[in-house]
Amino acid sequence: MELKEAQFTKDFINEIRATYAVDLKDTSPMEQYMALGHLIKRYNGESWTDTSRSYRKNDVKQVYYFSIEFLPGRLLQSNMLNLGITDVVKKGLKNLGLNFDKIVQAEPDPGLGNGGLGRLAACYMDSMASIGMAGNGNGIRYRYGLFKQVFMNGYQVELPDDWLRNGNAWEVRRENRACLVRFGGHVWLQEQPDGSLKPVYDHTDDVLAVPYDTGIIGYHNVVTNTLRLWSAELPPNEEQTYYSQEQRDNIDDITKVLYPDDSNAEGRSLRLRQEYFFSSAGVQSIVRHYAANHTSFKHFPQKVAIHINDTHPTLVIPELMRILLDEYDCPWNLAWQITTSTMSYTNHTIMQEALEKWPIDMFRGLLPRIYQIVEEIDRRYRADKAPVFGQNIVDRTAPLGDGQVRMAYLAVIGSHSVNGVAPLHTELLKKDVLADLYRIYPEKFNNKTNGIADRRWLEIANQPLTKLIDSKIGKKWHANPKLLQELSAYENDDKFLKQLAEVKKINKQRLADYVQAEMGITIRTDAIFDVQIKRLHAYKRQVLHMLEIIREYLEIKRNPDQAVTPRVHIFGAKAAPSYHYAKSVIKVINALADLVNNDPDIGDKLKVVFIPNYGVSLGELIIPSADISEQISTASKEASGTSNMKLMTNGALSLATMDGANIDIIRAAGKKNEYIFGLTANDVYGYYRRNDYCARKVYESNPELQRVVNALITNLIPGISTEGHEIYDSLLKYNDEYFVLADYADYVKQQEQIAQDFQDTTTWQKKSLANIAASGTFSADYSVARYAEDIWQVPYNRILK
Ligand code: 9GP
Repeated sequence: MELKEAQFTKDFINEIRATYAVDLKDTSPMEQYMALGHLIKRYNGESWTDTSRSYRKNDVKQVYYFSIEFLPGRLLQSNMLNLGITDVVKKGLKNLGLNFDKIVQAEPDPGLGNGGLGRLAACYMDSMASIGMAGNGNGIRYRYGLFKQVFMNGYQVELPDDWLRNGNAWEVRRENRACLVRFGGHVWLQEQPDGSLKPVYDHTDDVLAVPYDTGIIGYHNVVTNTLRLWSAELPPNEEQTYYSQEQRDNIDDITKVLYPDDSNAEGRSLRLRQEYFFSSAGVQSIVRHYAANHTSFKHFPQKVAIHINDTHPTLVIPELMRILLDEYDCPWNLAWQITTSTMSYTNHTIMQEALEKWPIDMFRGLLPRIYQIVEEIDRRYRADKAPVFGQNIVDRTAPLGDGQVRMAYLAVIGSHSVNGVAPLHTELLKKDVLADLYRIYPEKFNNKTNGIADRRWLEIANQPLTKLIDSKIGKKWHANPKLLQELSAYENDDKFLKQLAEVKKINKQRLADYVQAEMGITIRTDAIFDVQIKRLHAYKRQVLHMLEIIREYLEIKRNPDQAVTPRVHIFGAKAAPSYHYAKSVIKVINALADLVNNDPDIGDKLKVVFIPNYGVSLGELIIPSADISEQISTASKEASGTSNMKLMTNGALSLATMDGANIDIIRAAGKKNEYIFGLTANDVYGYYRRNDYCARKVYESNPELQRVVNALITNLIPGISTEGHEIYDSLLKYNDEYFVLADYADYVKQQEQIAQDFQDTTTWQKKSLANIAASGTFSADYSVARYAEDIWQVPYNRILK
C-alpha cells in the first residue's frame, strides 16, 4: 500500500491520543505497539473488506483450513512486510524518537499451538493469502496459550501464558456471527407427517460460539483472508435460565487452554468438547454463508473445500452430515457424496498415540446425535466394503471398533484426499499406519511435502542475510523463493563467502547478547553453534545430542591440552506437562549445562544453553545464528519436520538421519553439504520385523559409549539421581525404543567430522551457501499451490512455476 511518512506520523499520534488519551512521550512500548497494531489494522480494513466482497461477488471457491493449533508468531512485522510499509513506519517511528525493537518485543507471541503442526497451519495461512487464494483458517481462540516455560532448579515449570492480557490488536469480535453448539442431553428421532425422521433434543447443554476474526494479509497483493477463531460463551439467556457456577465454568473451560491435561478422563472429555466445538461452529458458519448465496447444496463441493489438519477436526465430517440431513432434509446418499467431496485430510504423524481414539461411552454421552451419524457411517462402510475386501480388514478399519471411535479412520473414509507431509511419511502411511485403508482407497492417497514461510524466516528474522542476497540477485526471490537458486553462481566468489561468514557472525552475536543478558552465560561467536529446537519427545532424540555433550566433556577432561573446535550446544524445547520422561530429559540437560558451563577445565571450549520458553519469536533469534541443524529423529518417526527447512534457509548445515523431509533437503542441497548418519527407515522396520534389536549388546561392544551412558548414573552430573537413572533405564532396561545407542557411533563420527570441517571457513561457507540456494523449493507458497491444484481445486493467481 502507498503510505507517506508524514501521513503515518500524523495518524500514529492521533491513534495514541484517541486510544490512550495521553501524549506520545508518556506511552509505554506496549501502548505504542497496540496503537500501531490498531492503525495498521485500520489501514488494511479496505483491502480486507474488498477481498471478502470480491470472493462473494465472484462466487469463488473457498478453502477452510480447520486446525486445533495456529502458531502465527508476532504479526506486527509480518503485516508491515506484507503491506510493504516497513521502511516508512520504521523511519516515522525513529523520527518520533521511538525504539522500534522495543515496540516489536511488546507484542505477545500468540501461543495457540505447540509445535510444527500449528506453525505449518500459520505458514499456510500466510502463503494462501500471498498467492492470492481464497483460504480461511478455522480454530480456537484459547484464552491462555500453551504455557510459559521457566526452569527452576533445572526443572520445567509451566506458568500460564496470559497472551490476551492487554487485548489483541489484530482481531475483530463478530458477535453477530455467533452460533450455538449443542452438547449432551438426549436425542431421539421423531417421525414427521411426511414420514421422514427428525431429531428431537432434550436437556442439552448449549454453548455460544463467538468468532474472532484476524485478517491474514497477502504479500504485496492487496489480498486479505480471514483466520476465524472461536470463543465459548454463555448462550443468550432470554428465558432467564439459571446457570450454576459449575455450568459457567464448564463453558468457560472449552476455550480456556490449549491441550488440557489428557492424562485423565476429565481432560480427555474436555479435549473432545473442544474438538466438536470448533468443528461444529466452523461448519455451521460455512453452511450459513453458502446457504445465503445459493439455493441448492448440490454444488457445495464446487464452492467449498474443508481441510482436516490432523485428526482433531475430524468431526467436521459427521457435523456437515448432520446439518445436511437434519436441517436441509438432504437424503443420506446425496449428503454423503457432498461431504466426502468437500473434505480432505492431512495426517501429520505415524505415532500411534497421536491417532486419536475416543471411548464410545464418552463420545455418545457428549455428542449423542453425532454418534448416531457416526454409527450409520460405520454401518454403511461395513455393508459396502466387507463383501469386496473381507470382514477382517473392514473390522480393522471401520470408524467404530474396540469400543472406540477411531478418528483417523473416520477422516480417511469421509474425505476424498488423504495426504502425508513428506515422501517417506506418505510411503509409511501406505505401507504401515493406514495400509488397510490404502488397499481400499488407493486413489485417495497423495503426498504434499511441508513448506515454511521463508519471508518471515529471512526477511524478518535475518535482515543481514536478506540484504546480502538482495545485493547479489535482486529482490524477485521474495515472491518466488526458488530464485534463491541463482545464488549458486557465487559458490566460488571468495568475497561473497566472506560476507556470508560476517552475516553469520552478526546473528551469532545477537543471540550471544540475549544468552548473556537472560541466562548469564557467555558464549563465543567463533564456536560452532549446534542447534536443536523442537518439541521435546523421545523420538526426536534430544538424548542422543545429550550423550554427545557428555562425550565432548569427558574428552576435554581427559585431554585438557588438546586443541578442540569450540562448540555451543543450543536447545529450545517444551515438554508436554504430563510427559514425565521428556521433563526428565530437560532436567538432565540443564544439570549437564551447569556442570559444563562452570567447570574451569572446560572454559569456553564447550558450552550448553537450554533457552527457556522456545516459541516462534525465539526461533527468529536462534535460527539465523545456527551453524548446525540437529535433525536426529529415529528414521521413520518424524513425519516431515519444518525447523530443518528454516535452519537450512538460514545457512545451517543439517546433521541428519534419513527421516521425514531431511531426505528431501539432502537431495536438494546435495549429500556433500550435509552430515548424514544412522539407521534408515528400512533398517528400523527390519529390526521390528526380526525383533532382534539388543541395546545392551551395542552398549557392551563400545567402551566409549559405556563411559558416556554410565555418566547418567554415577555422580558425575550433580542433582540427577532420579532422572539420570530413568534415562539410563530407558536405554538399557527397556531396550532403547528409539535406537539411540544403535545410532550413537555413527552420530559421533559425523560430529567429529563437523569439528574438523568447521576449521576451513571457506569450504564451510560454500556448503552453507548450497543450503540457502537450494532452500527456496521448501517455501510454503509452493506447498499450498500444490494443495490448491491437486486437492482443493481452487484457483490462485500468483504464477510460481
Ligand atoms: O511431528 C510432525 C512434524 O514432523 C511435522 O513437520 C508437523 C507438520 O506437518 O506435524 C507434526 N505433527 C504433530 O505435531 C502432531 O501430529
